[in-house]
Amino acid sequence: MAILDILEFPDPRLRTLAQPVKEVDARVKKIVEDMFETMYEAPGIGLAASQVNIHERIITIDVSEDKSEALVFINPEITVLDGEMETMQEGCLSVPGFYEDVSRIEHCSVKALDRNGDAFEMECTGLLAVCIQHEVDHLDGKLMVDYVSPLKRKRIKDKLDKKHKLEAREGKR
Ligand code: GNR
Ligand code: NI
Repeated sequence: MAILDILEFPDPRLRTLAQPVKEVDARVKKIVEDMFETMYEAPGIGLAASQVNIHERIITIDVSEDKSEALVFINPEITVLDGEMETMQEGCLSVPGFYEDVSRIEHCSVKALDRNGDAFEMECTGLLAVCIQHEVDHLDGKLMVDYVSPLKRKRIKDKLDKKHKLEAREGKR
């Protein structure tokens, strides 16, 4: 297993449209294992392959308290979106240090392949519904910051640009 580097906003690679996985083979299983290790270490409740510069439609999620419910969504399709809009403060490993209000549909149903390549469908509510929509956004090149005002987005960009410059000077990135 390996811990992968997480791309940070405003890295343009985060805007890449991820391509469908053709076959859930050993290569894809290795990506899934590395994504879990990276996600748990971060720590985060979800990770999209786009965030680790792999532009394929692969998501790992674990919203459980004790980190015991590892979920894999390969080629996810959100099939039903209904219910009320709900606003939650979201964080993102690709936008470190910022927590912003995002409104999303409170209930959805997701069709995907699991880590063995078997199709399944899952009803999602609460934090899981928020997280899956956040991760599918990543696969489509969309970020949490796209839901905030242009002024706020600019402030976030400037602060992260500064952080990345400091890190470059210290040889971290
Ligand atoms: O760790 C994460 N927490 C989180 C909190 C509220 C809404 C969404 C998330 S996802 C985020 C990890 C991440 O960046 N996934 O893409
Ligand atoms: Ni994110």
